This record gives sequence, structure tokens and C-alpha cells, in this order.
Amino acid sequence: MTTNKYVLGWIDEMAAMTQPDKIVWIDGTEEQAEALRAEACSTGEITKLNEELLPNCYLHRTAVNDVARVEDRTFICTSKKEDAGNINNWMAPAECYAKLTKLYTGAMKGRTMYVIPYSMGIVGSPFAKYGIELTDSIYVVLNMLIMTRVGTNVLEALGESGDFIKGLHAKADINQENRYICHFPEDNTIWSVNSGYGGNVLLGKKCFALRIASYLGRKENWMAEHMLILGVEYPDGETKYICAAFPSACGKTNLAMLIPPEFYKKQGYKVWCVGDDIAWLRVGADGRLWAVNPENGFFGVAPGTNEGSNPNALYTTKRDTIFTNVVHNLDNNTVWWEGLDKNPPANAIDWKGNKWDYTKYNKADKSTCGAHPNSRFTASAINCPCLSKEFNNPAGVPVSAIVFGGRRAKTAPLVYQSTSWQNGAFVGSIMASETTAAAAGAVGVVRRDPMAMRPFVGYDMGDYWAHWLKMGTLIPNPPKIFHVNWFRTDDNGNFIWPGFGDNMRVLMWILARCEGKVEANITPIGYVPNAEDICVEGLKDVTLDTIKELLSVDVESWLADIDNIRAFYAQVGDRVPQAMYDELAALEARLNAAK
Ligand code: OXD
Ligand code: MN
Repeated sequence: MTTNKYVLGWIDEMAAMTQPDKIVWIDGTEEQAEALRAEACSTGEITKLNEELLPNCYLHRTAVNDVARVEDRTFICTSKKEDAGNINNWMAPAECYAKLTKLYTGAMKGRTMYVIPYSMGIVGSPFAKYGIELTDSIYVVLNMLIMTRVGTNVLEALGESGDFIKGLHAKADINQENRYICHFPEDNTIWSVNSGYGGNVLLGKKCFALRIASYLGRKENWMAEHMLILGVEYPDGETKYICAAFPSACGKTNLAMLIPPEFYKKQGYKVWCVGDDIAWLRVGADGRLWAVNPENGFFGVAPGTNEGSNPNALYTTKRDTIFTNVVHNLDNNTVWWEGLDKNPPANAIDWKGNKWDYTKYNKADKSTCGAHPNSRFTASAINCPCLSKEFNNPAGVPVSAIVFGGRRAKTAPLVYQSTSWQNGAFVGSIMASETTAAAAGAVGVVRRDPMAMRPFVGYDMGDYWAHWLKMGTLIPNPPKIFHVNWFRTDDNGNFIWPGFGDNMRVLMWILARCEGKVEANITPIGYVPNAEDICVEGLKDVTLDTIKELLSVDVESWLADIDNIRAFYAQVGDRVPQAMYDELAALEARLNAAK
């Protein structure tokens, strides 16, 4: 399929190590994909679901010990430890290559090695980056066909160049003691072994499009971020774009596919999804920041996805979807998960492959769930009813606002605006989420997750913040930066803000600020809306007073957070830019003055 000597030489080397029985090149054709699906069905790797109800949909179960990303087994292997930083796990490249070579040697004996040429971004576009993943898993091939742009045209676009990301994945024996997800940013290489779970093995996603790409972005003056991209279309047809970063499991996919409340819908507002997880951002010739979603599909969390929370996502999964670790409804050969509806199937198999008795289901005990809490759907972007018409635009979309979000019971107000790009980068650096009563362990434990990138920066976190600050100097007309918190609770622990589609009310304020169309109050943390400027029309149980409460800035709880931030900065280490410390000191001084 190619004469590229870098590609061929590398594949020879990997094949000599892993020793597959045969090598199959993935060409991106439907015929080949169909033959692979049939083969995977015949071995039980996937199960075909009801063709009438869920056309071209399949079910897969991972090993019980292999259901999520493994941060403690994820390594950044730079030649100098300091370059990986304190927040990442580090291994010396030579040591890591040697260790993993032992695990890979002969690992594909009796198996087929699939060669997947793929592009993150539209093939041939200035944003696009190419990768080749070698894997012994048909499940990985089928997922990559949905999540990325795969095929011979990638090899054509690559030509004779050696500029591609070399990804090697072997299932080996799925032994968690020997599971490693290793990144060699200096070598454009990713090695993953002993896992079959998406985030660890679909190497285009977190491994390439965030960890390796963040490293490349720093070298090449662009940014790879853990952000959704959405467009708000106004009744006059103009569309404004927002990128938003939230820690995993804070509702990014729901926000990206938001359905406007009736009040806005009636006036002709629409919301379009460009991406739900990753944004690559570049400075455009017009001096604005432009975003593309480098992915081609959604790898979304199934539980909780339903007609109310995210009808667009649900619709997207009705065809051409791979479901992983959900409940198999044997009566009609479909799937189910907790939070889909109130009718759990009586005749069903759970995510572990055992007969599932829904009457024993107890919300508080995760072990009784039929679907794994991190069960997933892999669905094609083109099947999403609210997909933006700019999704395939090689130039991307211009970004008006960047939004950071966390899960805070008390500290952060519903929304506030930073006072500058530098202050906004600081707001991103102190992002955090608190554990809730629903999760095991202490309530209110704060996990700092800067820019929602804690597990995804491919180099030192302090350097990453410095890169953010530098980018601010390279964007003549930068987006405004905001912070939102949908998760504020009352004294009984109930969420005050309705969330979901009503989050649009907050986005509208954000966009009005970007246009300079609304005033705001300056507070010690930044600009906070006048309560009257958050539209509550058509909202039940939310009054102006509720909004006032949601917007209040609790100086004491902010001051209490300062020590935690300082401790986190100390953990990040000596590459934290001085500007971040200056911002922190200034925040503390403003809070003290407001006491
Ligand atoms: C994801 C994650 O799967 O952030 O997107 O964990
Ligand atoms: Mn994510």
C-alpha cells in the first residue's frame, strides 16, 4: 500500500518483535470492515445486535480487569525526567523500550497484525496529523474506523515522509500487572500492551490527540486540549463557537450536544456539535484562535445517556455503533444501561457476561450494575443529528470563548469571567472537582485537574502553563476565558442549577460578554453576571434569588482553597511560571481585602 521506507522499516521491526502470523493493511473500505466484523462475530469478540432496531451495531465485552484508563500505568518517557514533570509517571526511554520489548516479543504469535493508517483531522488539512497503529485486535480496528479517518488516502497524504506517530498495541494476555501505556514524545511513538480498553488502546485519542499532540503543539505553537467544541446559531443565522474543558465524567458530551430550552428554540436558536472531547487550536491568519475536532466519532459513557439527558447522543448510537460493557437484552438482542430508561430487561446478560438479575440492582452498590459505570458507545459523528456543518471544514471554527468547568459544591459560582488571557490561564490551572456523596470515600475531597488535562499533558505541567501564557501573546484577538460550575449544591446536597439544556442560559451570557453586550460585576475572582442577566424564562423552581445564590462568591471558601492551590503548585514543581504565582498572590490579596 505504500513505498514509504520509514513506514515499511518500522513495521518490519515491530513485526520481527511481535511475530504475528500475518499482516493485514486496513484500507478504509466498507468491504474490508464488513469482513472483519464477520470474523470478529465468528470468534465471539463482538456480537451483532438486532439489525432492525440497531442496524450495523455490535456489542463487545472487555476483560473484567480492563475497563478504564489506567493512570498509574501510563508513562511519559522523555530522556530527561524533568521534561515529563512531577504530575506524570516517567520512565527512561531505554528502560521502557527494554521492559516492553520483553512483553511484546512473540505477543502476536498465532495472531494477525493489523496496520491502521489514520489521520487525526481532515486528511490533507493544515491541522491534520497522521498516525499508524499496529494492533492485534479487530475490536481496535473497528473502533479506529469510527473514531478516526482511516485508509489508503492517509498513506498517500503522508507520501515518503517519516512524520507520523508510530503506535504499537498488543493485547498480549491482558495481564494488568504488565499493562503499560507508554508515550515517547521525542520519538513520535506510543506503545500500549496488555489492555483492550478504548482509552488505552485507541491510540489516536488520548495517547496521540492529547499527550503526544500537546507536546507537538508546544514545539509548533498550537494547542491540543481536552475540550468540546460547540456552535450557538443565532436566529439571524450567525454562529459563535465555544470550547469547553471539563474533567472526565462532568458531562462534556451532554453539553456538546445540548438541546436549547424551549424559550430559545422558539426564537430560532440552535446548538451544533463540532466535538465532544478534544480540540486542536491554532492561531488563524485573521488573528483569532481556530479549533478543529481531530476525531471522527464519539467514545461516550453510556450510563446516564437517555432521552432526557442527551437525546442527540442516544440517536447517534442507533446505528453503526459499537457498545462496550453494557447490558445485553436477550429478548430483543439490543442493549441497555443504567439510566437509559426505567425498564431494565428481565432476560439479560451483564457486562461481565453473566446472567443479570435486575431485581437485585441497588443504586448504591456498583457491583449490582448491569452495565459497567464506564461502559461506552463508539458512534460515528456523521450520525449525530446536531453535528455542525463545519465538522469537516479543514480550517476549523473561530473560537469566541473558552470555558473551564469543575464540580464544586460551594466554591465556584455558576459562571465567572477571567479578567485577561493570563488570568484565564490561571483560572484553568486551578480547576478542580470534588468527590460527591455518591462516590466511595470522603465527601468534598478536591482533585485539582488543570485545564482538565491532568492525565493528558505529554510533558511537564509547569511548562504546559507556560505554553498557555505564551499562546496568549501569539493570538492577536484571543477568545475570552470563563469558568462555570453546574454542580453547586444546597445545604441538603441537592444540585441548585437544573443543568443539561438549561446550561445554554449560561452560554448565552458568556457569548453576550464576548460581544460586549452585557455588563458584569467585578469581584475578587473575576467578572460575575448581574443575576438579571441570566435568563430564567420558562424555568421551574429557579428564581432571581436562586440565581443570586448561584452567583455568590463565598470569600471564606475561596480563601480556604488557596492553601490547597499553593500545595498543588508546589507539587507541580519549579517550572510553574512566576505569572501563575503572581495571579495566585493577587487573588489572595483581593479575597482578603473583601473579607
Ligand atoms: C474520556 C475521558 O474517555 O476523559 O474521554 O476519560
Ligand atoms: Mn475525555
